[in-house]
Amino acid sequence: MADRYLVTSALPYANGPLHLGHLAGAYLPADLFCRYQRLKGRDLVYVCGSDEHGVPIMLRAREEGVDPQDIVDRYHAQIEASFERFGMSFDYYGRTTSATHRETSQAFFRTLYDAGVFTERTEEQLYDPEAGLFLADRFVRGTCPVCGYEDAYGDQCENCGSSLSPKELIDPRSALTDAVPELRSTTHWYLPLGDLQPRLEAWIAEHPDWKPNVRGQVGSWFASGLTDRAMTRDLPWGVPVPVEDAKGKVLYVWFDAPIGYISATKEWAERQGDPDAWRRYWQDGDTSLIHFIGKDNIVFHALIFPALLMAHNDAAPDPQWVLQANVPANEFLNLEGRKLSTSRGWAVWLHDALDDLDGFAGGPDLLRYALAATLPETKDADFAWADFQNRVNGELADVLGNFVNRTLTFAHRFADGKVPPLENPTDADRAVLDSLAEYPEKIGAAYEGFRTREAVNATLDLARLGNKYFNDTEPWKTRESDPQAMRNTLHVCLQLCASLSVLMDPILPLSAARLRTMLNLSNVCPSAPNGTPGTIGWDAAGLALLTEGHALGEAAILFEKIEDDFVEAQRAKLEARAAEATREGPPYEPVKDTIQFDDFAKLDFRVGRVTVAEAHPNADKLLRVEVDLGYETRQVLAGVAEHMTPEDLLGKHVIVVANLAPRTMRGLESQGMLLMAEDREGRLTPVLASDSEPGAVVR
Ligand code: B3M
Ligand code: ZN
Repeated sequence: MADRYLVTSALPYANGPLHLGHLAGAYLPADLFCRYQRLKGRDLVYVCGSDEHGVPIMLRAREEGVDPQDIVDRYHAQIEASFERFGMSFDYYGRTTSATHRETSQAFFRTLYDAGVFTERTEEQLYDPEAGLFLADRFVRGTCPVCGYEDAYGDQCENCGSSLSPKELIDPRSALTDAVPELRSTTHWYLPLGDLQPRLEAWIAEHPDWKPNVRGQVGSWFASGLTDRAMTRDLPWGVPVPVEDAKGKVLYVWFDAPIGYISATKEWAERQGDPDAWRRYWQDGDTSLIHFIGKDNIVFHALIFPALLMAHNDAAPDPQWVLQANVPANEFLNLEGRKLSTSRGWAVWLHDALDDLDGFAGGPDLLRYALAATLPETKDADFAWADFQNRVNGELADVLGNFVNRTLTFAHRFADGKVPPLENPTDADRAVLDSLAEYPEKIGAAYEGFRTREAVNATLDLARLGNKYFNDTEPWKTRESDPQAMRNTLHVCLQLCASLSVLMDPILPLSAARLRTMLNLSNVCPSAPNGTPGTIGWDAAGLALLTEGHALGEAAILFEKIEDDFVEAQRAKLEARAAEATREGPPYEPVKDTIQFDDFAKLDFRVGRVTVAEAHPNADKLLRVEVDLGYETRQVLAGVAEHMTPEDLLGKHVIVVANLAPRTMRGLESQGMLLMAEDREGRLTPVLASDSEPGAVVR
């Protein structure tokens, strides 16, 4: 690995507070990585910032009747403060509404524009005359030309799964104002990603070491073929497109946001009083550029941003931008066994959790540890408060805290509060010191391979080793039978504590500092910017750091145990918030016009058992299902593929509309319909029937 790093964490949207899901994706693993690298003595800059553009921020401002700037000012401040309390060690935290960012992203665009990289296209698009806005596909609703469903989106009908273009909708209306949209012609600039695909494929092939989830997703984008993407939008909020006659147009948020990493590095350099320093990190081939992200951002960081950098390197060859050395993306974090959802109130807000941990010994470190030990590195993971309690009590307190505490207490009581000499050590004493020597390398290799959980576990192993050695050598006995043996035990254990105070620092920065105070150990390199410089770094932690006779500081409790009521209170809070969100959620769909019994009686519902469920061969959004109706088997195509897997339906007793006229969808005939419940956010779940026999009439 290189000696110079530019590390980034995805820029959070400044339209809401941070929650634990954010931390587990792009932030905590990056912070551990950076703190480790700094202790390792590497030249590293770690940047992040608020992503302050994009449609949701604009819509939020409309809803609240304020300026988008007010929204981003509010959340930028809140997010930055929460990160700080959580112990994030950014070298710089910027924002994409800064002047530097506007200039940087405009210059980047202009270089590509002048070199003729973009394809210019003029097309008719739907425009909302009342809002004065062109409407993104999702903001047009209307009647589906395929199935007649009245509330289809501009890009897709959720009822029949057909993919649509907004212009095909019958009776289109604006989802913002209900106005009838007009067709207006508009010009946009597209990045010809399709043309760049062969180069991107060759480049990705040079990185067989990237995480399988990242390579897998990138591979499936290649398989379906990259298509050109518009890099501009007609919106009143964003970075203005730096081209004459582009009034009212802004850069696509995913064009400007990654450039935010560059802008933040420039602002960092400015603040260092060395305005050109950013170039070393972005324009010197020896730098490793590493993006920590969540899985929903893979395409932007592993394909689109690299493509933009490549195109810029062609357009203006000197100096060359570095390309990504790695894009370690994490999967998602679920919460108490359910998918995290901010709109449903199913989230733990960071600021809230930190408030609740305020005053606990260990504080934010308790949360850092529990999260770091359960990161969704290879697949989605679950955060539950009971697990948090187990990790804190059973690992932090009982293993790490206990080892430190028994060692220090013993040293104060029976060794005068000083590091006793090591004399005639036994094989067992030496074995522990030998194995200590391997830890920096072992833990470090896990960090370098982006296996954070393994690094956390290996760190705790050192404390486990210490506890075992303490138990095996029984200093409470040797204290009388063989005082030098007791002194040797304490000597070795104190060295382990000192090494731990360095090796645990990336995970538990506050507690590591407290432990160093207890050991009276100074001169350790800082793992965050602006610390007092030191000489003891990561590798030194494999050696004995304390000299004989060194006077120790006072012992204190490192980690406080979590009581059951804490867990109960957190769970209750979550449930209460979810209940409130349900009350306050989006409006319920209005009830349709009254019908007569005869109308109802025309519908023939039957219980059906799903015998086959699989993806439709030519439609992403459809599942092909076979249902046994007792008297016959039907093929039904259901537009539910985005909401459930075939396994969710297989073997289930569902309700089928058995007398619906058949119709062909993407080349296959659908002979009926499965009843689905659609919640207020448009999520579908199958309506399951009783165990009644297939073919039973439902009425
Ligand atoms: N603002 C965050 C997200 O998708 C998005 C990341 C930008 S990173 C350049 O949650
Ligand atoms: Zn439809």
